Amino acid sequence: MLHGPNLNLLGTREPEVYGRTTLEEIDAALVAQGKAAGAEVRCFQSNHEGELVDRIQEARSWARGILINPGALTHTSVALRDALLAVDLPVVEVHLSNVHAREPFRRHSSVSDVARGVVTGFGPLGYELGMRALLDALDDASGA
Ligand code: CA2
Repeated sequence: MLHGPNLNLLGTREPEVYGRTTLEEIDAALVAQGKAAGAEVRCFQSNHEGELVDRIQEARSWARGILINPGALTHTSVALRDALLAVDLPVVEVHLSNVHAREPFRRHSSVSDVARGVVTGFGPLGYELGMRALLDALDDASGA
């Protein structure tokens, strides 16, 4: 699970847009969801694009899929897109808010077309749905 810039502020600022759930709570729920499905979930947040690129590259050595909320980098980052393409793992993109119901610049994502799918607008539930979709995709790939 990769979280982009400013998502460390979840639950502490702008609750009317992003809700009251903290990043720690989201991560704990994902770890528990993964564990129940027999998967190890590692979570990482950074405000720095290059650190996220590093983690995506590292994922190739141990992970089977990537759940990502790139934050504002969603709309700008060719580097994240290139890294996700290069790592060749299934990717699910998640957004807390409905990016299509906000400012026009949020409608473009540089990540969506390299993702298996996108969950947007369901708050913290979106992470659970995204993880479920990723786990299903992995089950299908392994023939389980
Ligand atoms: O809705 C989402 O999940 C976003 O990825 C959040 C990004 C935004 O730039 C995207 O367009 C949509 C912003 C994350 C900022 O997170 C904050 C959390 C709490 C308080 C302030 C910012």
